Amino acid sequence: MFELFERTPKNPLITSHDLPYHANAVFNAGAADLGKEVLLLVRVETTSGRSHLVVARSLDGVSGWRFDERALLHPAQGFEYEANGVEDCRLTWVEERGCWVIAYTAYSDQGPGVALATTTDFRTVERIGLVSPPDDKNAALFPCTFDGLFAMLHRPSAGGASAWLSYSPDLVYWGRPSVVIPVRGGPWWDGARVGAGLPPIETEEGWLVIYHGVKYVVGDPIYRIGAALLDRDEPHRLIGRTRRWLLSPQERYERTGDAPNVLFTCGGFVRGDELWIYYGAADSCICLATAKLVDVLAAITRDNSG
Ligand code: BMA
Repeated sequence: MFELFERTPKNPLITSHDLPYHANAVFNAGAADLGKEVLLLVRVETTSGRSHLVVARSLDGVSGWRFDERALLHPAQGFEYEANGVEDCRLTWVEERGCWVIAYTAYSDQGPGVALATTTDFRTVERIGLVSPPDDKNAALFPCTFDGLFAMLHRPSAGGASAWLSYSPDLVYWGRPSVVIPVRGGPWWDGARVGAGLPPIETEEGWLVIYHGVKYVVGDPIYRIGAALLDRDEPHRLIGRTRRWLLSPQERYERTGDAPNVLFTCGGFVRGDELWIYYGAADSCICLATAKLVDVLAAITRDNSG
């Protein structure tokens, strides 16, 4: 099947066997291109069923992953609302704060909510804390402010599981929520659920959002990856989105695993003229796919013209 994104032949890049300790699965990693190396903040699900986030580094972003010995964010650190684990982070470099902001899912006894933390070195973190109550997840922060306000995509589960955008003057208090990428309903590949993937990428044409869309087939979800474009100055305005998905579960390691038929991306960046996306496959391993950035933008434009 032709799809815009191409898998690296080294997939799956990381499995639980690559960890220096025993765990059930690795998946859904945030990514940072640090120039000399690529850093992933990997979700590790232990055999308790709960997840923590641990740093892995690679010189080429593909091979030779080295894991830190201790988790950066872990439920045992005792933070309120993280008792059931920390999941699915997105990493955004915020120039005006001089730090990385980690947006992640804090899984409390009340359900999953959105939490933020900051770091400069990926060795220590400062928690901002819970910024949106359950059920809310898939938070991805924009790298800059808009008329002095930070902007963040997130996905409250109520009312149809669409992607929303909220603004904040300080990363702590969030408001002015609005739906930006609605679920398309019916038989569409993104008919049942959508959620932002990596943090939005600024382009001449607007903010590129790589997102996951979910369709249920005989009761079971299929998670696929598509793209949308948001207005450059008012990112709560949707310019367009792809009618077709750009990457879907095809390979054995995507079709089978703890959650079959799931591609879930949280991390990626632009390198040269390529868009790299790291994605969790079947909630069991971590993979990489790339596409030409111009091709992704052209796919959105084509699908929204006329
Ligand atoms: C979503 C998230 C992801 C997971 C996906 C598929 O709701 O919880 O962490 O990869 O479901 O199981």
